[in-house]
Amino acid sequence: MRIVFLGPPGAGKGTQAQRLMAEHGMVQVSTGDLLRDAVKRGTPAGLRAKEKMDAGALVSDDIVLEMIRDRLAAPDTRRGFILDGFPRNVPQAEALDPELAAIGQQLDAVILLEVDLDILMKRITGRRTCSLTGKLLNIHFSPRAELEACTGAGGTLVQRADDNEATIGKRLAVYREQTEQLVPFYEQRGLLRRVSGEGSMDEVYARLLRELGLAR
Ligand code: B4P
Repeated sequence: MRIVFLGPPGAGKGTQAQRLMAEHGMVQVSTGDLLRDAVKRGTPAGLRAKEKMDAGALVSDDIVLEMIRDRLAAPDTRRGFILDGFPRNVPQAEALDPELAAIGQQLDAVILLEVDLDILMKRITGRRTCSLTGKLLNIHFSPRAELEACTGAGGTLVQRADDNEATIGKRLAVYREQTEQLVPFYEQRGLLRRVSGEGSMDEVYARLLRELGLAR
């Protein structure tokens, strides 16, 4: 199955993609994670991306497309993948088609995770990543046991540089101005499926499984 996860920052794209990967063997391709990794390693692309990411802006299409091209060339994506956070504007969506054609693949569905603005703010400001496992957590919503499993094992709960209130406003504006244009783009192609991203992580996951025909 080849899927795109679309939705505003904090909608839960990464959270749900990680779980689909763990429980259904789907490969998560997150441009946000690929970019953060490039920043961490100090690659030329990472150095160019950092400023944009910290400001809540989109990183330039050429950098993101090169990362996607390299990632989709890896053998583990042959059985399918979830594109998490890509494409994020119409030029990226248009560039995706020839990339997929080159590897003989096409999209099966585009999942739009819909979440109210007030909820998004709380999710983003509370988001943390465990320094040991990379697991996505939230100081407001994750069970205490999951947070303590990380800190108890000597890990720290790391907050992303762009998860502060000033930057979040900018990221939401970028979503409305650029990424939301992908809703009619994929609707016209008959690929768009709307899934409510509100409620608990388990509730959202159950809705997704039903929508993808994976519910047992
Ligand atoms: P991303 O890494 O894609 O991050 P995101 O959109 O902010 O978050 P996501 O929707 O995945 O939310 P999550 O599951 O973490 O992008 C970061 C930056 O990278 C961008 O701003 C941009 O600069 C750059 N970038 C990335 N892709 C690009 C592209 N294609 N082109 C150009 N630039 C690009 O969930 C958020 C929090 O909520 C977590 O703490 C989670 O635990 C919690 N949560 C999730 N679901 C919940 C639920 N149901 N209930 C309660 N809490 C929940």
